[in-house]
Amino acid sequence: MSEDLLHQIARCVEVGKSDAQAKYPPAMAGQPGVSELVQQALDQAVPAERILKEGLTAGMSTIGVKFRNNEVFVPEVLMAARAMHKGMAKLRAVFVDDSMPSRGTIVMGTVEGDMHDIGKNLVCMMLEGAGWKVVDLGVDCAPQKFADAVRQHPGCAVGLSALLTTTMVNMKPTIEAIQTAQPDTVVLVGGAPVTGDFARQVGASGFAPDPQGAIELLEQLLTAA
Ligand code: B12
Repeated sequence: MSEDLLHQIARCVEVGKSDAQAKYPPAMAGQPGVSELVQQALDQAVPAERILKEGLTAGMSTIGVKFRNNEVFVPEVLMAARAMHKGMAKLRAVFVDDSMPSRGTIVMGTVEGDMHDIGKNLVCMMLEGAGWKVVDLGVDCAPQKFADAVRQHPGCAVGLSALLTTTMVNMKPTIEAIQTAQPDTVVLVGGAPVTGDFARQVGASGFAPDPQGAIELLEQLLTAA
């Protein structure tokens, strides 16, 4: 039963069906979309982690493979991203408890030239769920934007995201600008093409492959400091 619902969520992400009101894709007009199906799964007590992994992320992976194989193009992927955001907004209420005492502040952003934000938003949501105050700078953030933000939030950590091999190189100048503005800032890097070796090369404090890794690494780095 829940498998079927999770499969439907994945399918709706893949085809970009956000909610029942959405006119796209025309063949699914009037049918429930990601928003309603995620709510239905939550109402049926399907764990939010499963909805995220087997529903939302599974759908995004399918469209990712099709994108790589030139079976779909940017507009379709954008619709899928929009549907994914709708689902994440529903899950936020489960993952994030606004009454928790704050563990600290982390400034998050996607580096200059890069418009990908789904992974970064997931990391933001899970960090908030773990008690961090997240200052989200958005996408395509120049080094100066991060430098200004760390000045505004003394003692904060920073998380940089990049999804393109052509933009991950912008992490180095960004980290340099951050360390000039606030020396010894803990800077995490992540995103599909980023590795631990690359993190060391660009002078980051550490790399994590996923949100849970980011939470654990922050704990480690801040305990060690
Ligand atoms: C969605 C998507 C888009 C959407 C983005 C919409 C949005 N709002 O984000 C749109 C359509 C805009 C897009 C555009 C482009 N894209 Co694109 N896109 C993707 C796609 C299909 C999915 C990315 C995604 O969201 N994954 C799901 C999330 C959950 O995973 P994630 O981002 O990796 O994040 C996880 C981890 O990496 C980590 N993480 C992420 N950030 C951080 C940060 C920190 C601090 C930490 C600790 C962890 C962490 O945690 C996350 C959760 O587990 C990928 C293919 C793929 N399979 O990855 C291509 C892909 C990234 N895109 C690609 C390309 C080439 C492009 C374009 C250049 C295409 C074009 N010709 O225009 C443009 C570039 C636009 C730009 N300037 O940025 C290539 C990149 C190739 C490369 N190696 O450089 C990919 C790999 C597709 C491919 N195989 O060709 N894209």
